[in-house]
Amino acid sequence: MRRLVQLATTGLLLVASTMAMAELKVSEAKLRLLPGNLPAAGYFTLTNTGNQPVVLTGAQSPAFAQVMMHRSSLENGMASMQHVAQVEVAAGATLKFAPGGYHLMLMQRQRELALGDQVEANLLFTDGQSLPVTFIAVPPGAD
Ligand SMILES: [Cu+2]
Repeated sequence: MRRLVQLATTGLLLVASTMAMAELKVSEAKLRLLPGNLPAAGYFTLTNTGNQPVVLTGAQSPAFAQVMMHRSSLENGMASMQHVAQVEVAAGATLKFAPGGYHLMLMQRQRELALGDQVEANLLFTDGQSLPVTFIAVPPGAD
């Protein structure tokens, strides 16, 4: 009897974690390509439709050796860029990675990339979940 209860509890936990994964949505994932082996910039919109906050810690992509999370800012008229270790997205909130603010900086291409290519990546979170995203390669001036 005790064993049955344990199995039922484990089952519920599995269902709960599967549901948690479905509560993050990414849209408008674009990768701005620069010429040669310059870093590419990754932009996207992340929505947390769940009822728990999530904390984004970065991303990984097989197409790049290193992916960093940065935030651009303007201080006293000077543009600068800081490394960001993590960003919290509150329940129900939408976080935008966009020009002039948060962006992914993707370095050291592992393969040739052309405009229009689809580039797979995973967004990583502190709770261990990993959200697959397909970025579309766009030219430098594109939104
Ligand atoms: Cu940057």
